[in-house]
Amino acid sequence: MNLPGRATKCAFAASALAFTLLLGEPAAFAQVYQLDDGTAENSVGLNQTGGADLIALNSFMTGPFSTITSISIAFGFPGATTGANMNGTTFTAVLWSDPNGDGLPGDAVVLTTAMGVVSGFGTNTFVTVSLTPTTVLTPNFFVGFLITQPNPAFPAAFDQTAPTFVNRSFVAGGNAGSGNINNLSANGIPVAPIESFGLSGNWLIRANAVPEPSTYLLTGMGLLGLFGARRFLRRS
Ligand SMILES: [Ca+2]
Ligand SMILES: [Ca+2]
Repeated sequence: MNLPGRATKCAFAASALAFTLLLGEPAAFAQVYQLDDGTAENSVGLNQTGGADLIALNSFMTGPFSTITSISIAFGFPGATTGANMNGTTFTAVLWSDPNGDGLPGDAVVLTTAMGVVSGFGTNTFVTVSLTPTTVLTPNFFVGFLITQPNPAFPAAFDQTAPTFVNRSFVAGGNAGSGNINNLSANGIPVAPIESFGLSGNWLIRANAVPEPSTYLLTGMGLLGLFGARRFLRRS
């Protein structure tokens, strides 16, 4: 089994880690953990007769926004000239903790999962799957998906625009139906960084987060303090 890939061209500037403030909403703050720039230059699948289970995941350092509320994933890429269109295929979105805190998922423990359905295949369109909001308590965490793919198919959208981030995007898998999200090292293809397959880039897999509940109040009070200070300055 190997990981085929097809290169194409792109000239987009990359933004490593977006930080988005959503003001005026009941959940006033949100952060997007992402490695990609929003466009895939390639996509990756497993070349296995009879189809395969593909697991793809990104590694992130846990910030103050540590409660993960949803996972956003894009599938395929616009320049594909071969492979199945997988619109309508169900997948499992997964949030894992990293017990030993090294950012590597060999020891990843599933925190929560949710089912999704692929849409917008090959259009850089993100499918967002809501999770039961789950607070990450380890210094790193992983988000990704398990999908059963036909052959040939290249479901995992792959951003290859510089800068790319080494040892942040991982792959695992095996025969169709065999994918093991609970022990990523126990797969036919044990979990490994994508670089170990000769590819450089990062998955279009993102985590959407809000502050952990106990810090949320403190953050809100800080914002009130800022507004108060501005009012005070206007009066003086
Ligand atoms: Ca790109
Ligand atoms: Ca680890």
